[in-house]
Amino acid sequence: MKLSGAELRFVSLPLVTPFRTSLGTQTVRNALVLRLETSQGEGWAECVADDEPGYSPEYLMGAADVIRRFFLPRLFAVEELDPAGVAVALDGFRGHPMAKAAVEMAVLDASLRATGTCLSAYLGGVRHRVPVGVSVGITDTIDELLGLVDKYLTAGYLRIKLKIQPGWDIEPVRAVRETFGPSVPLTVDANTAYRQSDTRHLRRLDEFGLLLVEQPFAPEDLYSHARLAAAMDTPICLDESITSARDAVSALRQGACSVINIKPGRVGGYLEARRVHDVAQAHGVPVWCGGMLETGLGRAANLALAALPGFQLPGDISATARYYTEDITAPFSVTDGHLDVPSDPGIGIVPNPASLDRLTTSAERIVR
Ligand code: NPQ
Ligand code: MG
Repeated sequence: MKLSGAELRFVSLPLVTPFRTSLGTQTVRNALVLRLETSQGEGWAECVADDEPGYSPEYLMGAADVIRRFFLPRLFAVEELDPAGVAVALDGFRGHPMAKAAVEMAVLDASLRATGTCLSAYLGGVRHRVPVGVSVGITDTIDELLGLVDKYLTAGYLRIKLKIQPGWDIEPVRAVRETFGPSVPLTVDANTAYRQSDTRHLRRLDEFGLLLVEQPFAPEDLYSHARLAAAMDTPICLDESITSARDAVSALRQGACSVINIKPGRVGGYLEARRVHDVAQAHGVPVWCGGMLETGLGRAANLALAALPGFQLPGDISATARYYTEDITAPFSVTDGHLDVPSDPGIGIVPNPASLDRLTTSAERIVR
């Protein structure tokens, strides 16, 4: 197919409750929605970059700029564009995986819509619903944290992930374990907040029977993760460190992790995400789908990915209501701890025009 135009829309979705991690506090999700116009019809996507370069070096306005200034002109020049061709066409541009992932997602959506195929079937999904967990931010008090965990367990979430940082780790984890018992699937995510000298401290987490500890150290520091993995009983999971299937091979061969969190934006798209999944499967290592406070567009596509066989742990793919009162698409809800994998063509969902307009802060159209 041929690309003829694009619309970039900035949307602003207030969070139902502030989300605090070791990186900072989020009260609103500003996202970039991309609509591509092609010879075969439209394709929708979102870019998961945040306002600020905190979680990763990418940020929303930078992602929009690299798409507008470099990616679209390059893609307009491709005569026969298909999903795999996006990464090929953009290969000469370094970095910007979240921006690349957004463009690839929109091309995937347009081309699968045109052939009546759903993303999950295209990627090789094997389930029609997927188990889901919830990521619980840092709170002011342990009582407040226990209240949230109670609410999410009542809502049916099958795994609780606690955000941790130095000064908010052993005690909140102990409190959740003591209150809700040993059988609640529990994980922690540090978002790189620790240093190798914290190893003795982190080993104290071993007594709580966690499913995994996510990304304790800096993204580039595979060595320290390998040392920690050898020193701890709890499996180490990498998130920020894994930006490609090649990184996954490297981390697994070094013993830096035994679980991988897959986020399509972080690895440059759904096709690379599947390759990370395939690498992990070849190593007998489970993966799970991470979350980036997606709108309904990214949530739909993540559900398709999480239907692949190697996704053996509940994902950070919560109900819409966990994050937003109003989304740009119809909401997703949890039933018995699961979310349904969309089965309509493409990513399986489109924005609701009225909601999209209400939540849009600015828009621009770019033509060939
Ligand atoms: C993680 N997500 O697994 C991330 C971190 C994260 C659901 O825990 C704006 C955009 C704010 C993306 C805050 C979850 C964010 C963000 C935290 C991602 O590490
Ligand atoms: Mg994480």
